[in-house]
Amino acid sequence: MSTTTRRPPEPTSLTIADDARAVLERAREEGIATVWDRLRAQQPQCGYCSLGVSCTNCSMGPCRIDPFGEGPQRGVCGADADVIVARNFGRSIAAGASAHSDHGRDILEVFAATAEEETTGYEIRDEAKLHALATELGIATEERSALEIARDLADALQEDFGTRKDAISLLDRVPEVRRELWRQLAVTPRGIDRENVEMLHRTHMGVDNDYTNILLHGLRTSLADGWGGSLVATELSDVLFGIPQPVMSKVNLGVLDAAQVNIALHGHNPLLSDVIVQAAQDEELVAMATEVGATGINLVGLCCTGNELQMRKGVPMAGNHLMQELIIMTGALDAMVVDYQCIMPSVTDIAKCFHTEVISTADKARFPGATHISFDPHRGLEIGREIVRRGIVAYGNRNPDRVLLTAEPVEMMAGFSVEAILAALGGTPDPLVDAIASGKIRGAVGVVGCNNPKVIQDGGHVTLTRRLIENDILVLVTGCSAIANGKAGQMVPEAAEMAGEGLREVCQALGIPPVLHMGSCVDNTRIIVLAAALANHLGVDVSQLPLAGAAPEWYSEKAISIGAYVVASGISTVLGVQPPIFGSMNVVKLLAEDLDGVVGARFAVEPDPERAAVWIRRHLEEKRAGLGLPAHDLDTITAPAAAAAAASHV
Ligand code: SF4
Ligand code: MSK
Repeated sequence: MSTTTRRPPEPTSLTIADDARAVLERAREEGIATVWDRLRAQQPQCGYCSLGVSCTNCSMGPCRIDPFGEGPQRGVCGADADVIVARNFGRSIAAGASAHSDHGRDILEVFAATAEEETTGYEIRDEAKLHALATELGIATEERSALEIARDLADALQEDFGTRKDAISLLDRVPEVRRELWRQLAVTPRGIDRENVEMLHRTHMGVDNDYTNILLHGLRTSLADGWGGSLVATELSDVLFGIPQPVMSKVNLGVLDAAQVNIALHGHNPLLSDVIVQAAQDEELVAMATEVGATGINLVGLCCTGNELQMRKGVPMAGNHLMQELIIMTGALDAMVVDYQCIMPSVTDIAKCFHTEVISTADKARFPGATHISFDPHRGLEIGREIVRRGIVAYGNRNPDRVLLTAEPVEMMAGFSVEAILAALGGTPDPLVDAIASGKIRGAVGVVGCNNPKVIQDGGHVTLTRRLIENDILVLVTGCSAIANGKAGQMVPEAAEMAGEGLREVCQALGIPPVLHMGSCVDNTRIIVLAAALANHLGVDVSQLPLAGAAPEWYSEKAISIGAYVVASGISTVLGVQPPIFGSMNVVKLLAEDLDGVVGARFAVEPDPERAAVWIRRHLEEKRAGLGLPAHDLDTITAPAAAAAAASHV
C-alpha cells in the first residue's frame, strides 16, 4: 500500500462534492494516497509532454523540441514541432476511437452470438429498434423472425469494422450537405478499424509529414468512432438491453447501504453488468445474502457502466471517475466489478486497506491484485451469479467499525435517449424547434466528459451547466458530467427553477429537467444523432444550429476523439483542460481558428467555466443570428470580473 508522508491539501480544495470530502478526510487521517496525492507527487509534470513536443515514435529518439527556440527545433529524423504535435494528437484520437470502437465490437459480437442463440442472459429486448436499424441498412424485415434479422444486421455491421468501403453504414443520418463536405475533404470514414490503423501508419516515422494532412485524418478517424464504433455500441445496446426511458434514480456515495451487500459495477461495457443485475434478483442469492446477515443485495454504478445501468434500469449511481478510490474507502463496498476503461490500477491497492474484493472480468483488462472471472457471454448468467456470490462472501469480511457513510443520496432523472426526448416532445422535434426559434431556449449544449484531478472535482461541470441553464440553454449531459450534475441536484424536473424564464417554462410544461442525461461516453452519439435529426428537420447543416459542446474536466483519449468527431460534425467544442498541442502554434491555429472555415466548427480551450459559459453563449447567439433568429447583442454577454481576470483562453 502506497502512502504519502506530506499532509495533503484540504479536501475542500479538491472537490465540490460533500460525499467525496468526507472520505478524503479519512484518506488524510489514515495516510492513504489517492489520485490527488499522486498528481502532486508528479509535479512538476514534463513541460515538453504538456506542450506535445516530445516524441517516442522510434528508437532514434526520444526527441523533444525546445519551445523557447534556443535548443533543438527538429527531432533526429527531422520532424519539427508541427509534425510532432500533430502526430501525438492524431495518435490520441486513434487510441480514443479504438477504445470506443472495441467496446462497440464487443457488444456486436454478443449481439451476433445472441442472434445464433448461443448466449445465456441475453435477448433482443427492443424489436422495434432492431427493425428500424435493419431497414436503415437495407435488410429485409417483412415476415422474418427477430433472430433472422439480427443475424443479417450483425453481418452488415461487422463489415463496417474491417472491410474497405467508401463509407460506413450509418452515415445516412448525417445531413447531405455535411456528407458532401466530408467527401470533398476526403474525411468520410470508410471502415472503423481502417481509419485507426491508417492513423498509426501515418504517424510512423517518415510517413505523413504534413501536420494539416495528419489532423484531417484525425477528423476522419474520429468520425469512424462517432458515426461508427460508438454508434454501433449505443444502437446495439438499445436493441439488447432496451432503449433508455426517463427514470428516477439516486446518486452519490449515500446510495451505499450499510445493511446490504454492496456491489459496484464500474467501467463502460453493459454486457456483464446487465446479467449481474439479473443475477442479483436471484432468490437463492438473495437468501444467501440474508443468511450472512445482510438485508439484501445493493448494486450501484460507477462511471459509464453505471450510466448504462442507471439509464435503463434506474440502478443508483455511486459516483464518477474520481470517486472510484473513495468508494472503497467508505469501508462499505463489498465488491467492485470492473470491465474496462477509466478504471485506475490503484483500486486494488486501496482495496488492500479494506475488505473489498475487486473482480476483473475482461480478458483484455487485467488488474494485478484483482480476482479475475473471465466474461463469457455463452455462460453470462452463470458468471453473473458467481460474481454476486463472491460479493456476498466478501460482505462477511466487512468490519462494521470501518464503515463511513455520511451522505444522503440525491435524486436524479436519467434515461433521455433521442427516442425518449422525441416522445417527451410529443413525437416530433417541432416543440423544441419552436422554443429555439422564439428564443425561449437560446440553444443546446452537450456538457460531457470526465473528471480530472487538475480541476476541482465536478466544479467545471456544475458551474458551466448552471450558467448555461440560467441563460436559457438546454444542457445535454453524458459520462461523468451527468453524474456531477446529478450530485448537484441539477437533474430533477424541479431544477427547472434554476433555469432562466424561457427554459423553465418549457421544462415545466414537459415535466423534464433542464439538464438531460443522455447516457455514457459512447452515447455522445445520441447527441450528434439528435443534432443531425434537427438539422435534417430544418433543412440546414448541423454547423448552422445554435449548438455547442464542452468537456470541462476531460482527461481521456476517448474525450479527444469525441471532441474531434463533434467538431467534424459541425459543433464547436470548448475544452476545460489544455490539450498537449501548445508546442505548435500552427496546430493551435488550425484547431482553434482555421477549422471553422473548413468544417464550420472549431475547438476552444477555456479552463474557467464562467468564461466558457460566456464563450458558448456568444457562439450560440452568433449561430442564431446566422439563421435569422432573434439574437442577443454580443456586447451584453460578459464574464464576471473575477473570472475575466483569472482565466486565459485561445
Ligand atoms: Fe525522434 Fe523522429 Fe523518432 Fe520521433 S520519429 S523519436 S522525432 S527521430
Ligand atoms: S467514464 S471517459 S472518465 S466521462 Fe466514461 Fe468518465 Fe471520461 Fe471515463
